[in-house]
Amino acid sequence: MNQDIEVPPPPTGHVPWDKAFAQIVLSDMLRIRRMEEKAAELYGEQKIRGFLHLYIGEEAAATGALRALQPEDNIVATYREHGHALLSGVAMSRIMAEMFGKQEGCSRGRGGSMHLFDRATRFYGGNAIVGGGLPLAAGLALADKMGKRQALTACFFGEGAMAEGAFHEAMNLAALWQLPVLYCCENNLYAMGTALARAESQTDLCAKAASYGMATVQVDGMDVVAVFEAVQRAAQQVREQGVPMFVEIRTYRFRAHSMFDPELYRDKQEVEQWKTRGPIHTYTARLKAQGLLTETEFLALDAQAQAEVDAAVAFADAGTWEPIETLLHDVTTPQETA
Ligand SMILES: Cc1ncc(C[n+]2csc(CCOP(=O)(O)OP(=O)(O)O)c2C)c(N)n1
Ligand SMILES: [Mg+2]
Repeated sequence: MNQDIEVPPPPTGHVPWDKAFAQIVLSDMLRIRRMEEKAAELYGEQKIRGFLHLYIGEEAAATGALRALQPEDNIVATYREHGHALLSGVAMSRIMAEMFGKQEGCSRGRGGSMHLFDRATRFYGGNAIVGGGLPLAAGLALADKMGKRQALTACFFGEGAMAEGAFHEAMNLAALWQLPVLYCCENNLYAMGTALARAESQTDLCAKAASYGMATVQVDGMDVVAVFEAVQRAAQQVREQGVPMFVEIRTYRFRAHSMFDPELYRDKQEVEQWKTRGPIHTYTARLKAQGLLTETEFLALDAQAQAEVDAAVAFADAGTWEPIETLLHDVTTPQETA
């Protein structure tokens, strides 16, 4: 157990949205949660294989952030990216098919869970290398700046990435070249089994980003309203001033790091305490208290999410494997004939 971690009280407070938007946000979080619960089940059945990193517990981070961005913005994420892909507009059926390794998947079945990708929705991965997405995001933002395209690039990564060389290089260039990037650190306190203080000399993540001359903000990542508002303000600053910004989204994962993690580094009690801050049930309670949601409406949204999951699984199941003959396409350069 990491004794230094104090668990804040559950998020409460006014939800400043109309009923329709408030419920869309809830539905987003439910869609991610139900999709991933099913993915965990399918992993047990070996329908999904390889690596699988679940985002369960962290849904308010991607939901609040992505709802505050625009469709023309680029998104870069990590291997814990199913939710980011879904809310960027990649169809759940194509995400599920990708996890199954079927060629109907968004990366044609070649990437799997960690490498979701969809250029059409500007979802640029799905990066398995810790810190790998940060320079890519700087590159996308540089391209937009040079091409005078009005958009920003939002880059999601874990706090573990902040001990990587790629973090420093990307932050330096983004600040030096004044690139329109929103660096969103999802600080879930652990990088695999390593607590933040065991791996990083400076645990104040905003201070680290600020050392590059970048404006920063920290937000409670279990509170979808707070994340939305913080990211909306930060995104506005990036757009208006054409500068990068850093947002630390403090969150927590309820499940293991991946499907192969016995979780020996944290106490069950700590996880249970964080679950009282769960982004879905706390937000649901707030909506009900404000008269923005009834139990019947909640059940309908949940059933809708479940139906979407069922359809996605049926699509993935009915999908096809890439034939052996084409497996090397796009891997090696076709041999030129003399
Ligand atoms: C460069 C690199 N080093 C090590 C790994 C192995 N690895 C995979 S996930 C992970 C932890 C990353 O933690 P964090 O960035 O906090 O993200 P989280 O998993 O908590 O979302 C590590 C070390 C890797 N994928 N890439
Ligand atoms: Mg982490």
